[in-house]
Amino acid sequence: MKQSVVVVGHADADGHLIAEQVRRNLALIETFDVSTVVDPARTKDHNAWLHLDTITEIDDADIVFFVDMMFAPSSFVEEARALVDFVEDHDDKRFFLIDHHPLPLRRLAPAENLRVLYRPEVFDCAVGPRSGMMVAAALCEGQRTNVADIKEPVHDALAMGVRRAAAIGGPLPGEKLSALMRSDCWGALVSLGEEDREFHRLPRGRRAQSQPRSKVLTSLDKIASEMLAPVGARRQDAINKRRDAMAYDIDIAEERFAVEGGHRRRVQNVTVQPRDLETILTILEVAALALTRTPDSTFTAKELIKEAKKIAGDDLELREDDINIVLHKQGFLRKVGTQLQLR
Ligand SMILES: [Mn+2]
Repeated sequence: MKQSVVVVGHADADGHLIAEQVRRNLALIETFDVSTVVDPARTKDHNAWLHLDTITEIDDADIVFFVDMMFAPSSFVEEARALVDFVEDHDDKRFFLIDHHPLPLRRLAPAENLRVLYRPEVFDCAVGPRSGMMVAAALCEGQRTNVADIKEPVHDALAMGVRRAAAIGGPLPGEKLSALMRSDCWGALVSLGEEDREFHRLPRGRRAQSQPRSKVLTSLDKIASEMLAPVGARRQDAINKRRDAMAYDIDIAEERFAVEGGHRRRVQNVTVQPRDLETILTILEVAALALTRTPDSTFTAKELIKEAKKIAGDDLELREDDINIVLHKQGFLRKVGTQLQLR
């Protein structure tokens, strides 16, 4: 049976990217039916925790991931209480929260069906394989030095493009920008980042309504509207435009990075990396998170496999060998004696 999974992300630049990376990684799992909610109105001012009932997409979900949602330094007590109350009211669902902003871990701990993960490095703020999307997310969030070893000029341009696209007051934040990312419109977003600054003055990250719309922004708006239109209403000229925007696409989402001997590097020829390995990596990371009640929780390889099957279904083929691959390749697990721990 399919499980309905919803990824709820903050509607700023890095939030859009993180939500999309997590969405596509979870979508590798066959038994998951994954959608995203990235909505500037409902996550405004990091206020969503106090109004979680407005995210009605959660009603039909079995599993919910909150990403990049942040707790405000001045109101985290109230916000943590609201989240704990909410998840306890929905005890038929499982909740996961991943953030690069500090989390009120102790206050969230009482919730039985909530697991939280604090990953201060934006590049790591996801489950499953990280692509160039996460490099751009780190750049959007000002973590330039953290990704200096793997960053290319195209990531800078993409980060700038996503920042411009996500700016409140413009036509794209939320559903439209999410749709563009889902369809791999990276080339067009890079072009947006390379456009003349005069079209993209964003005081405090906002776009003035009076500002003239640039060529690329106008075209992205058309393409996104078309993608979101009901099938019958789609127009051929917009479909052609969309094809143009995709023509120069860069494989941002296909980039992979590996850690070897303490050094991170771009993996060449990722096509040789089989998809099922990435599926296994993703589900094991989710399972490890599920077994992590507190940051120092440990578990055995058997427990990890059992949990992974519980989440993704018994048909999932997993062996203890797979866990060794994870230990050597991905680095989200570490050994503590004979036990395992989430990094
Ligand atoms: Mn953010």
